[in-house]
Amino acid sequence: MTMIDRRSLLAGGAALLAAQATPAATAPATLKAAAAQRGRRFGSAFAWAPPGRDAASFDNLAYAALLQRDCAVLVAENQMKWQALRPSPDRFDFAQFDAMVDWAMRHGFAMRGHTLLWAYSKWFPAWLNNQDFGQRPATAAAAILDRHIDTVAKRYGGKIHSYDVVNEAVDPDTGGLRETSLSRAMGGTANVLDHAFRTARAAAPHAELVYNDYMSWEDGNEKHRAGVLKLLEEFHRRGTPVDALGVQSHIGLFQPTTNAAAVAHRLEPEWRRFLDRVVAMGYRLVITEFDVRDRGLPAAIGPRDRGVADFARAYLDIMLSYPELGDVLAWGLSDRYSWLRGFEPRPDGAIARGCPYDMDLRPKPLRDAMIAALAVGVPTKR
Ligand code: 9MR
Repeated sequence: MTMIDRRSLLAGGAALLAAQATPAATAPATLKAAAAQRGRRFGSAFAWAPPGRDAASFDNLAYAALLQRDCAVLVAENQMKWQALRPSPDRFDFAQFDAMVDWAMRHGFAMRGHTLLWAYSKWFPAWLNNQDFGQRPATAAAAILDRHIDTVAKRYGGKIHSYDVVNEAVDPDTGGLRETSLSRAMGGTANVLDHAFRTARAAAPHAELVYNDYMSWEDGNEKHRAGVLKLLEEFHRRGTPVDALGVQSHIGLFQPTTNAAAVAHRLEPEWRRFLDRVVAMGYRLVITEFDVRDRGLPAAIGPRDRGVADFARAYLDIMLSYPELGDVLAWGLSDRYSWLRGFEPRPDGAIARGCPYDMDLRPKPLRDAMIAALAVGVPTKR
């Protein structure tokens, strides 16, 4: 053995030993870095709020610092919805969403768009639910839908690389498609959805087009999952331009348990069967709205945070075993601003702890679990 060989061998061995001795030194420090190791973008929802408001907005310096530390991609939690952009049939109000996109672009983030059509009457603006589509309802309704999608997609162009074109069209109770004023006017929901995707493809040919829904892996979602599979099959058969399924991933432990890993283990096979069928049809996957609902876990912070982290880790390990999985987004980074606080208060009144940072914007075990899962996932395949 020559001197050179010996020296490089020794150096290599020393480096290996050092890496083994200090594994923490090689673990990525942020969610963004962990995802990037496997070719993915990690991100979060954020908000617009008036300056000075304690909110999940870019104007809140403490929250903006978290976004900048951990995120490569952002999505507006509410400000791109019809309810925000469309005060009336003849008006668009882009002020808040424009400000968000500008801030994101200035700070080097990618942006997802949520959502070009929330196909659910409950979340339509009132005027759209009550719209009189006149003598030729199919044409009039399609014109309103077209104008909306075309205007939004063309305004932002290459600034938005991925759209939730359609959100939550499947009724979880039946697995069938929800009806809306648009579907009644246009001869069925399938026509509305196809129309939305075709218009989006024409207006934003560069963008990833996503069907986004909350069918999840817990018990009770069987009809919802079956309905989403049926819809994806129909899109496939009709050649509707849908690139990916957005798996919202508001996962949760609803029944009392102290063993989150065991619950996850039980749910895994059925969930994999669902994902296998989605990717077998050629769709990619996006995690669009990740957080953890913790009402089944004990109130004590220690066991609760452990349970949330274990459940999330098991779930993310499954999702991240699919090379078809691209972007991974949380629905907010901090418990302080999470929708879960208002939507689903725990029976004991404790604040839900489903986000990677707590009420005081301190990182929690969930964040470590997410970093670990992202770092060891299979690389994404484009
Ligand atoms: O988190 C959002 C909340 O602030 C809004 O009031 C609500 C209605 O617009 O929407 C919430 O976000 C939902 C998302 O748009 C679609 N998937 C479910 C999300 C949580 O309800």
